[in-house]
Amino acid sequence: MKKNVLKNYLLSVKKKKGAGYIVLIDPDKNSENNLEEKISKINNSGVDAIFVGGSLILDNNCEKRVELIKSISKVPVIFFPGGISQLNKHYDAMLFMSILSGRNSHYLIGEQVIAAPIVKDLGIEVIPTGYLLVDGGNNSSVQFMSGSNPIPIEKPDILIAHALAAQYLGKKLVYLESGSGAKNSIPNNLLKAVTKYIDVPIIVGGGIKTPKSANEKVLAGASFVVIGSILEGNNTNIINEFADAIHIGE
Ligand code: 1GP
Repeated sequence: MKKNVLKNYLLSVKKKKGAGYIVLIDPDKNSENNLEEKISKINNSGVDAIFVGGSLILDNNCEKRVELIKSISKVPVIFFPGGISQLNKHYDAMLFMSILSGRNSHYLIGEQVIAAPIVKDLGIEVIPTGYLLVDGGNNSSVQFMSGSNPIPIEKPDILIAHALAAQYLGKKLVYLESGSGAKNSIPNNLLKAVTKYIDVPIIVGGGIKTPKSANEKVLAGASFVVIGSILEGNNTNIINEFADAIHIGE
């Protein structure tokens, strides 16, 4: 198994550019044609890495699509697991995640136990990640599919305690997730409160719809910003505007 190659790459991006820009591709929402066009744009738009994953895949073509993404992409392709059925050999690395904000043991440890021997056999680099679901103002797919309640945004103490627990459990990244397509992204003051408490780099995603909002997340302490839904469909013209907003160190 490769050790820390992608983790070190992400950390070096953060150091050099101020924060990293990650585009999430949901393999269920992109046809093969769509993907070719989208990845070529990503290659020329200052994106630092691609996350691939989704809560549900409605066909059997996930592996084929990941292979296609990997064959065209000039940036690393990292598995952002929606479930073990999306695991295959084409990723450069994976977030080995646990939904620490939930109390459903299957997503705390069950999926991970099923995945671990396959991950070892495939030789994929793992980046241990604590995943915290925060209320985004609407019902998210991840909330429903994982049976995990999101942390209320008016309870910063609960979020801070979870983030600290993730750090003490040895997670190398903490993902603050408002859910794909969230009505509201994580409030900047809440993010700022969490970043004061932990040293582990924070990934923020869910409901970030404008470059301005992405910039605010970085100023509030996010090390990596994930942009997904807003770039689905014909919206790819703003891919590079997010890069300028997120790379505050350049
Ligand atoms: C979802 O955080 C990601 O897991 C991205 O969210 O699709 O709302 O950009 P959006």
